[in-house]
Amino acid sequence: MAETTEKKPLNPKAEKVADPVGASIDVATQQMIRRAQELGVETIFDRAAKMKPCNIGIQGTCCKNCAMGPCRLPLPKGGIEGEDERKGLCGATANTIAARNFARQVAAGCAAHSDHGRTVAEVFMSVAHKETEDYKIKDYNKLLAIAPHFDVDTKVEVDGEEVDRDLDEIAKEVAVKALAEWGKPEGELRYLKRAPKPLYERWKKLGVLPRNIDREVVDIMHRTHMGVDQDYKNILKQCTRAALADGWGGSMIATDLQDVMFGTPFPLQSEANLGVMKQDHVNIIIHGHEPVLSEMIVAAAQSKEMVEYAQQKGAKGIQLGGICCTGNEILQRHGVPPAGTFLQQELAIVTGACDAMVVDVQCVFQNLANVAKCFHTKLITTHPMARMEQDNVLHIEFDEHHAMEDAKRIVTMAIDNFKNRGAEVMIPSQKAAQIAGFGVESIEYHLGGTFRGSYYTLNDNIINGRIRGVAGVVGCNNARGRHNEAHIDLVKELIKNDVIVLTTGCNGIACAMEGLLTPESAKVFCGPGLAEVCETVGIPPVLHLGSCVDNSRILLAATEVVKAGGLGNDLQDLPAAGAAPEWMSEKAISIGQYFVASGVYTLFGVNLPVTGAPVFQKYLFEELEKIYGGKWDLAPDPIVMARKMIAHIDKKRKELGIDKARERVLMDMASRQALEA
Ligand code: BF8
Repeated sequence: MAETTEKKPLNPKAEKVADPVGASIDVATQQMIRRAQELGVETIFDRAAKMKPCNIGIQGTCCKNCAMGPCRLPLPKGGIEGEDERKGLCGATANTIAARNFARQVAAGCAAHSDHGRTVAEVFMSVAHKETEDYKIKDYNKLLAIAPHFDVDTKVEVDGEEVDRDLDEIAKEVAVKALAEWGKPEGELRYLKRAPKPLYERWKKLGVLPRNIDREVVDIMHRTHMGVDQDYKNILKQCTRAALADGWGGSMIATDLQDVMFGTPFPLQSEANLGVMKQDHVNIIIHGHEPVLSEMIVAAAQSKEMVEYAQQKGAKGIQLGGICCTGNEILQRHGVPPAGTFLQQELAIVTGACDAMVVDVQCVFQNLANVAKCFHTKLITTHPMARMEQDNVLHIEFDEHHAMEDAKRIVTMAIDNFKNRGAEVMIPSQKAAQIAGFGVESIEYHLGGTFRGSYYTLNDNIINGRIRGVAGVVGCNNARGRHNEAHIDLVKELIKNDVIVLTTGCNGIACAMEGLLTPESAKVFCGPGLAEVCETVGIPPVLHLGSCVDNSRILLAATEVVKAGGLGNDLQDLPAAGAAPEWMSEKAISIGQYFVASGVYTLFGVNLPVTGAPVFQKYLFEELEKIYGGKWDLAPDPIVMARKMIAHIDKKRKELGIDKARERVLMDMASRQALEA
């Protein structure tokens, strides 16, 4: 048995620990929180019970951008009457401070998504130059589909005739032009023109077209340095540029090049929750965000050589499980089941059956190392940018030039560790079936018309009112609320009201855990119109589009809806809304801002760090709509959030003149049902 750290049970009477049922709606999670407490292993749920958030930071009005502060400007009790006289030492107002903090969150979010995109683009460059054996181009159609957006010709003229251009040449040119998006000295990001024309023209007129991805992040860091931009509106304008560089830039390029190299997702069957781990298998949990290494781990774990080695060591096979978005990536393309959402990462180790956890970047708790210390789990960091100081953590740095070798080393290590499991193995039985792997292309396949515009069936059903509208529900878990509760309450309320949901990130995993990603759930949870569409087409009412960089798929799917006709000519015309009910990451702020700037009404749950600056908040919540067509909103209660989204959807239906169609179709459906009865 491995050497583990002895612990005493946490004592709820003596110290503040989480109430498992109050901490999560998910039974497997509750069991594992309890199990951790019995074993004396502290988790995020206990820490959240012990430590309250800072009351000033939560309002967005703590400035620590210079050494004269931190200057803290909370809203006085009872609000502000008359002039707002709060100032930092330099005179910065609450609005300036909140806007600067907000901007730095956008910068961090854009940087995280886009740097992920850069890694993908660099690997793609190696692939294009055939410098690696381990990665290949899997989807040439996707390469040909994106090439024109980079102004790369797919045809050449030979002897006066137009012929197909050499695919390797196309790949090389796409790689060069894609990588240039991070630092080109002039021009604007190429993918912006993929947006509906009126939207692109609006951005141009407003002067918010991103120049290159890195520059927009650097611009925010400069602008929010002490004593630079002191106008919250001007700061927010730069937030828009950087956020667009994320959604229509770094994230979109990440998604596209991943599809080119690893394959474009198509619907497939899988499962979700901690119950996907298997007692008699070697369990490897893959956690983080960048799929470049996890793709190799999947290939290694499925190789005959590794499976046989696992069997030699007494296991029946190798079970992979995902956490967070790297989990979503390998779910979408290989059907690898997610073992849980962001808040379940420690709990996967608490099962005692996690032989290795492999982490790359983003959303990884430092406390994983402390939890791993209490079990036999090998915790392996793989990214040069994300190491852990604890001495029980191994670092195996990923390099695309010997990726398979690295992956096999990791899988072998997990297999060798199988025999070291202790007596404390307890895997919850809960898991749910799911259909995942949707994308712009597969929505077209399932909801497109054979002869008409590509998204014809979807548009037709929105116009006739069977589908009331479309919601993008995305984002994290937040330990300040009950795990998954807001995600599930919101999504159920939306589909009950005939709103089809496109999901990504941890919301996708949460919905999968609740069985909402199955076609059968339509009958149980949907309103009559949406249920009818889902049953006819055979799709779930909640379509899982992948990881958080795949929010770019939502932007492009919405663009396809506009192109198919009948629902206006811009994203802001659509009966659609977006939400992140349990957000916590800076990436979510960047996503929120690019959705708003793309014309989407976007609601966040939990809180938003702008409430201490009412003027700036009003700008975000009201005035932005006049500029971009979209706006921010805050609704900690998921049912209130759903109502607001549905009210917005109905408003848009009315503006499009399709509100009456829905009443007619529902009436028809009711009379038909009465006849059938
Ligand atoms: O990038 S949803 S908790 S995993 S940040 Fe993190 Fe949030 Fe999950 Fe996906 Ni996105």
